[in-house]
Amino acid sequence: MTLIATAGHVDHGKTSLVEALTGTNTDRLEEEKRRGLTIDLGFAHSTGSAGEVLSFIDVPGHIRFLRNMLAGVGGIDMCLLVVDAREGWMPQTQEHFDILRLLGVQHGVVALTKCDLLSEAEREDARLLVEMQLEDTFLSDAPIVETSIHDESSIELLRQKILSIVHAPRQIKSRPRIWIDRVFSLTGVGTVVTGTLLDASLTVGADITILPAGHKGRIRQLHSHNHELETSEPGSRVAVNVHGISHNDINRGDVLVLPEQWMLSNTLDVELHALPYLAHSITRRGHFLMYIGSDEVEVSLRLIQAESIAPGTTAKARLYLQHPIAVAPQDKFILRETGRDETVAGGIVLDIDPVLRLTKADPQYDVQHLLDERGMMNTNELFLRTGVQATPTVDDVIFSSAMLTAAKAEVFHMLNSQSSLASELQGIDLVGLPDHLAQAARTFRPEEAVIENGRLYLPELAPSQKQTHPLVQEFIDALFTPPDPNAFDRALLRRLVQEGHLLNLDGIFFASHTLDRAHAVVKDLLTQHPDGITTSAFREAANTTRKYAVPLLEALDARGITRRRGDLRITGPRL
Ligand SMILES: Nc1nc2c(ncn2[C@@H]2O[C@H](COP(=O)(O)OP(=O)(O)OP(=O)(O)O)[C@@H](O)[C@H]2O)c(=O)[nH]1
Ligand SMILES: [Mg+2]
Repeated sequence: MTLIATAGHVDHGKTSLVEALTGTNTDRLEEEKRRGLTIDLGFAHSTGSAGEVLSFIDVPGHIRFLRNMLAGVGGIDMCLLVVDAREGWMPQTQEHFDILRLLGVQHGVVALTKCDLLSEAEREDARLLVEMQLEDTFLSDAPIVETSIHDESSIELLRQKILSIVHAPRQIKSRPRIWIDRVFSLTGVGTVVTGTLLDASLTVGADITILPAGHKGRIRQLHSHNHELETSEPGSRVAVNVHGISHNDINRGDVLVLPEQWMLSNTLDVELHALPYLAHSITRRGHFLMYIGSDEVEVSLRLIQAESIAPGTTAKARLYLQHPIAVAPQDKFILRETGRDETVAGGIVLDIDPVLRLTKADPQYDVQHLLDERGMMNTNELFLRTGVQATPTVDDVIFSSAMLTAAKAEVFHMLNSQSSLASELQGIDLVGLPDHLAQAARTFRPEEAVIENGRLYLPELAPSQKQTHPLVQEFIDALFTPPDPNAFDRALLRRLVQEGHLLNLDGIFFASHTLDRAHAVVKDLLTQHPDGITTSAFREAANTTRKYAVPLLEALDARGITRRRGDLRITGPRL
């Protein structure tokens, strides 16, 4: 399927040309028919003899409906630039052309329309003038076809030229999305949304969410050009029958995505390219509208390391959006200034919900740069921000190399200074460390430091490296019902605690690994009883008495593995 959007000044013949190519008149609104003017997007397609589908999005040319034009041109493969051979290149031809260029459209065909009304010499002049406009642009090599809706051979020639354009295959990404451009309800079917499926495929039965509102639903049916499908591929126009959401709760500009894959943000760091022939520079003053996907958002603008952007130049900026949106770095958009009613710049998203203050910001899109600015992220956060699935440094955390080096040095320093204090308990309890240090501690090589029973040791000081006292085995064997400590020498017990073999929980001694075992028992119980468990449930599962069950549970509370709620223990943040 090739997705083609029309472009061009009002009345230049876009809708007529799409009708000639497909047999469908897309001006379906009553007002459109009456005024002979396109107001909203039109959709039509034709299927060639070899099965090739040309899918057209017909846009309005009138400046008042530019918002609708912008909603239609995201994610297209090519454009059909329409120029009335009598009128030539007009202001909306230029604006549409700029928008397509700024959005990164690479291919197109130019139609010189209404050629039946001109002499051959006039047509030749018209062609020369258009060629001049296209020089050194993405359309400089595009075919220019002289057309008339009254001359079928010219329409066939145009179709052949469109088919001859080879566009690059779509880049497949990890997260599917549809910028919604139409929403309606069909009797007996329910809510239907339409748009261009981008980045990845979608399948019937999938749970979906509509952002930014967060409504949840399911895909009941998928249609593409009147065919019902099980799975739709990126780059196709789709109609999605959504179960579970009223059409009143969905608007153009919303995005249909899979749940838990996107982050909403109303602050974006971006790169802006100012149009070359603006009569003024772009500054923070003025009212701006951002057009991204099918959405229109009011934004305020702050430039990064610049006072203004001169026409034809590029600068970075921070945009504060009036409503949050779900976008990804590298998404392209258009910026218009409402006061002057003109398109001023194209942009590309670099960072979502940036962490650095405006005065310190230096946004760039690359995963390493995002990580360097943040120090560490968990893999899910990186995925929500970028769609990139990265390999974690440890557990589910990714460190920047600077942060990892610094954190390891800090932990190592703690280990060394602590091991010189012979009276202290040896090793460091990882639970007591801030998260980033605890995670960094897990990346030590065995010759640097080792973790045993939740504590970090210099290798030579690890309990396993020491001769175990026979008493320790007795505690290990007894597990949740340890021997009475009064039977043993106090000094010996204290030494075994210092060396990390035993734990002292309020005067009751357990073998060190007992807490890990208690953790496992509790986890198992909480899986069966997610609402919480009582002390006696734990006591029974651990086959011990209340005297031992209580200190073990309290130690688990202290480590964040469980939390108290009334008489119950519920899942804690570190279970
Ligand atoms: N003689 C002649 N008239 C044409 C041709 N193509 C379009 N027209 C006429 O030009 C007028 C405008 O055509 P549309 O197709 O509505 O133009 P448009 O570009 O879609 O206009 P907007 O959508 O409002 O921007 C209509 O009256 C058409 O009949 C052509 O090839 N020859
Ligand atoms: Mg039209």
